[in-house]
Amino acid sequence: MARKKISLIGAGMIGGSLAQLAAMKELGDVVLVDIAEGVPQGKSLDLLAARPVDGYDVNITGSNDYEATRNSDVIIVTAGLPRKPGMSRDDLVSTNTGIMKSIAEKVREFSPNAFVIVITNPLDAMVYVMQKVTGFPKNRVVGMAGVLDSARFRTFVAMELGISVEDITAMVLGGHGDDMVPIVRYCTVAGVPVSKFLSAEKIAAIVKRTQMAGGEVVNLLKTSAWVSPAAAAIEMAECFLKDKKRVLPCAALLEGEYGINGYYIGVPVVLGAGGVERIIELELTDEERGMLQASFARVKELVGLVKL
Ligand code: TXD
Repeated sequence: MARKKISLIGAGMIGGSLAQLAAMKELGDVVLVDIAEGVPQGKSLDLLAARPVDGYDVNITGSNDYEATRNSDVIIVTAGLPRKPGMSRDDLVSTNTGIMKSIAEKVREFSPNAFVIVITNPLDAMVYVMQKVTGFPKNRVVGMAGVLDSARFRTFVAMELGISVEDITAMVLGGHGDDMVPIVRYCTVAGVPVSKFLSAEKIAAIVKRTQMAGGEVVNLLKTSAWVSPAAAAIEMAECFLKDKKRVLPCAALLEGEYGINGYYIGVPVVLGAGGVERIIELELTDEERGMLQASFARVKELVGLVKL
């Protein structure tokens, strides 16, 4: 059986990490595409030479031409401008909308049956642009943010408790912004509510740090994080390629769920060979519902800036 094909549109910091992870996990042949001459080609050459060391056999190619992406099974989009200190995710809207539109047209032309994972910020608006411009069914276009935000939440809880990250589960809903909604009630340590381990004050501090974690990295690194976003997107791609039917927080197109219609926002979904196979509607408290609506209001404002 021919290997699957994973095309990465944007061969920058996250793109390079995506390529390395996809290759090491032998998820399929990897294609890197970028507008920067030489970058996808050079990164692919570098990645190819790592294969003998760690023993994995997939083809890795780099190109400035979308022909190389033809008939991809999975497309992961990071093309765009990352944040710089002092920049908000909103500042990126107009620039990255233009980039997203041009890419969406190529995706539709070269890989009409692909499962598309968007990473580019502002995420909730960019994944919306991707779905609208490709015209793909909503189950085949998804945004990566909640898996990263939940991983950050799990990381801070694990660090606080000195417990394995594997035993911390968490669910972060809403937009990929400072008003994201970590659902504390559903955060558990080996199935036991986190409130049995940490005080309300400590949990609140961890929630705040999770919401600001992207900016914390940007202020230190002077650009966005790239290792953890790549890991999160590859987990999503793996669910599709292996039909794992995992329940993960992803930016999905809601059509009435959670009282939201016609927008992408982070909710728990079942990810499998059908892409976003199901949206899971959690029972939320009035406070949680209010936080989700506040986060949605910001997403709606962002999408309002998009000119298709
Ligand atoms: O959780 C999340 N979704 C966020 C997303 C987490 C972290 C970073 N987030 C966003 O991902 C970030 O704000 C950016 O919008 C993207 C990509 O971040 P990255 O750090 O990878 O940015 P780079 O290193 O600048 O890479 C972007 C590449 C760069 O090589 C450009 O030349 C290329 O995108 N680029 C293009 N490639 C193809 N086609 C077009 N039109 C294009 N324009 C730029």
